Amino acid sequence: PSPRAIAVVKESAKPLCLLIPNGLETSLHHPNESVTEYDIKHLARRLNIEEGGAWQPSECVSQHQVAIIIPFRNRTVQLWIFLSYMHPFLQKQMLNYRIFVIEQMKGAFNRAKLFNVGYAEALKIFPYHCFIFHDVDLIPQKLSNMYACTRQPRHMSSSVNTFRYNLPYKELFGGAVAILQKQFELVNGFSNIFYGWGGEDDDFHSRVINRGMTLCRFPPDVARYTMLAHSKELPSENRFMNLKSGRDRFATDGVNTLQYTIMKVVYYPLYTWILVDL
Ligand code: NGS
Repeated sequence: PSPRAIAVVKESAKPLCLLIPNGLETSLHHPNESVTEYDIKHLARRLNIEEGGAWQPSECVSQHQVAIIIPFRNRTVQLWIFLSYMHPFLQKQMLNYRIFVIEQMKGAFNRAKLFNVGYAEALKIFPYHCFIFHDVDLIPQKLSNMYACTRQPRHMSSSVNTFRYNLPYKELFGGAVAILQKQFELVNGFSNIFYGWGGEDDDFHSRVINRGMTLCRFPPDVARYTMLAHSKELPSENRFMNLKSGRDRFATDGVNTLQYTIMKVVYYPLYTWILVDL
């Protein structure tokens, strides 16, 4: 258990929840792909979700304090599908969690920098010890795929339907990853300079390896995901160049040099929304 969980147990007289709850082998329903705004509003009340999309078990103290960071732009329908599927999923895993949606206001999409912003802003709200950096289009198919941190950083989405459930290359560290807060700090987070599609996840992989960590992956049968359909992005032209010079910037480009302007923060029923100008 995290030091935080132990402290809370002492204060509250509640027992610790199991590290991995029983009954996670049950099969899951397919995500509902026709979620409406109405469904979203009612879900929050039915599932007792706190404003801002946070929840924790009432009968025990969760051993996992997890911030789930979703970079976002223009994919509202996918976000609804994701949220309505994920909240019940995360609750069954007995996590203490909050979903953050970090939306970029303008300019070319910078997935990695949005993750850094999510990290910094989440820590202002709660001392999360585990971070999950997650694309909005990925839907986990197995409840046994715990949304928690392993000792080594974990590539969670290693078995995706669009890759016929195969890992395309062994360094792939994109889609959904889980990493301890102290490890994220140690690697200086993501690079801030990858605008447009591609490469930022490969750079993050190098940062993790460079600091002597190894990747954890669950068996393909557990790490199974469905990707929601969308058109393919045009890859950025700078990605290989930025990747090649990446090592020189590990210490000087990351959470320690992060600059951004928060435009709006709203605690919506199912998520904390942060609109940011990068
Ligand atoms: C690599 C990209 C990664 C990307 C991966 C999978 O080529 O950022 O493909 O992409 N690296 C570079 O472009 C340098 S996917 O097939 O999921 O669209 O994550």
